[in-house]
Amino acid sequence: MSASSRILCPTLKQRLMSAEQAAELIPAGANVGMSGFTGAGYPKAVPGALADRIRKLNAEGTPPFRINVWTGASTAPELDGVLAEVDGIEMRLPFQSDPICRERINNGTMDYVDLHLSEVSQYAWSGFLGKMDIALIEVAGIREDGSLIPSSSIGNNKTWIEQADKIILEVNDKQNIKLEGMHDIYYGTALPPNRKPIMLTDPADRIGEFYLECPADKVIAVVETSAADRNSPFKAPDAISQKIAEHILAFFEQEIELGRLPKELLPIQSGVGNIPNAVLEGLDAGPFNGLTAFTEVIQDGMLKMLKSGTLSVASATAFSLSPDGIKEFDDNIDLYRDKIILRQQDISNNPELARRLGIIAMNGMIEADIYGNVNSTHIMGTRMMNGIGGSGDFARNGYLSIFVSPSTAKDGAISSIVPMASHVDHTEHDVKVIVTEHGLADLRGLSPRQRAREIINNCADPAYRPALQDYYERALHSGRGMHTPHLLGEALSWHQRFEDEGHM
Ligand code: 0RQ
Repeated sequence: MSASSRILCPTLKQRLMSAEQAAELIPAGANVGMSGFTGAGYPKAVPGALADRIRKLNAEGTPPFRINVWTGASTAPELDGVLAEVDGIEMRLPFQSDPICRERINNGTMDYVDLHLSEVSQYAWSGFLGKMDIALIEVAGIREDGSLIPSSSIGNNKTWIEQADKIILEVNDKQNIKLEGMHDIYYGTALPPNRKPIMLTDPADRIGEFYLECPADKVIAVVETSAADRNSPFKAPDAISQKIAEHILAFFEQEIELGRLPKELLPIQSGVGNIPNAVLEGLDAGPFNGLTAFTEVIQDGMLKMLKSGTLSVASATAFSLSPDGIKEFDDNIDLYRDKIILRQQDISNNPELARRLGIIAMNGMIEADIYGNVNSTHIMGTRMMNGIGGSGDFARNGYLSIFVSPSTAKDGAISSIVPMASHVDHTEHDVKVIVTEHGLADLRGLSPRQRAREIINNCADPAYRPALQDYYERALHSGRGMHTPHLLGEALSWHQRFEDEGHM
């Protein structure tokens, strides 16, 4: 099926044009709301055409042409990469993981607003972000009545379409047309004081529509594309990820035994990457059955679990599959269709729902301190890695928040357990469990001093344990506050030492 045959609305078919023509319609300084979440469902042609236009303008020596880019989450080199390369992004929100963007953010040539993913639409509706000029949205098809079949992510698309003055659509025929019917777009949200309860009590519940409503009169361009999502390959779980997964699985079994978790667990949320994937593989190999997921991203591990029956349903806002995962999904889409529901991110990550459903949130961290404060975003307190993403939506509001990391980074030069976190995304109040390859610290119900002992003894690398112990003991005897003992002049000295000497 070609992209044109997926444009069934006669009015919108008349707005077909090339990516280059569509890119001409984006003015300098525009706030552009783009589709895309974790490398899925992002526009693939117009950002590149816009980058070419900016490159030419830059070569002609015209004043800098830059736009503000708002998305669902991270995208891909064809969007973030190309625009960052030509210095075309003034401000970026709410999450990115692109190396060129990262470099610009950290050298001060791009502003970055790092937001909880559930909260972005509320920011936009409330007007905190200014007016959205253009929504640039990838879809799998346009129906006769002008409504849209979403593609492999929904993210903030509903909000962008509602908020933008003008809309550009990319219709991508590489997106499986059988995605139709897997989405659930909820039109019941409102701003306070008009907000009503969201009537979802099970990850399998459907509360919305299959299609995105789209006012045809706002659509200024329709562009055909035929390109696959980013689909980065997964690394096979390494020994460290496997150890971390083992600790988590043993913990789940203990919690079931103690009657603190049902045998189907509670809906799981899992970040993306090596360690979360190893945990999913471990769950799949273990005695679990009929689990559910209420998460943001469906990765390869979740497809396997859906196929084997370990997982009965997965609710998310996007796919994030490897090339093998995409093939598996396309080949067996009929099997997955009824078990996957894609929602907009203000619902997939909704704090009200995370609390009601009692999510088990599992996310990666950069470092934790001895009292359980977690840094997920900043290297040495100043350099942005990716962003908080959805981790805060789930961690603060879920039933269990688990943070995972290898105990060291950069070949042992850095300890992931430090006296004081150099930046805090998840406070001690939001962090229930910390896991490294050495063990698991269950922090629930512990005072700061009890937490310090658990974290140092169970999670720190043995090479760093004596120094952490020494810091803690000296802080205990400092004669200062004994609730959370610190030596303030020394608390960040590990980070300073790394900056100065390349080793903590
Ligand atoms: O850098 O590749 O240059 O060596 O950080 O570290 O161990 O490969 O771990 O890829 O799982 O990422 C927290 C960043 C972990 C991620 C974070 C360096 C390390 C390496 C990556 P190199 P790993 P991961 C779902 C929920 C926030 C968003 C979130 C993340 C690189 O999980 O972005 O949870 N989380 N979203 O060397 C200095 C340390 C370090 C360190 C690791 N202590 N100091 N560098 N690194 N620890 C998704 C969404 O919300 C969309």
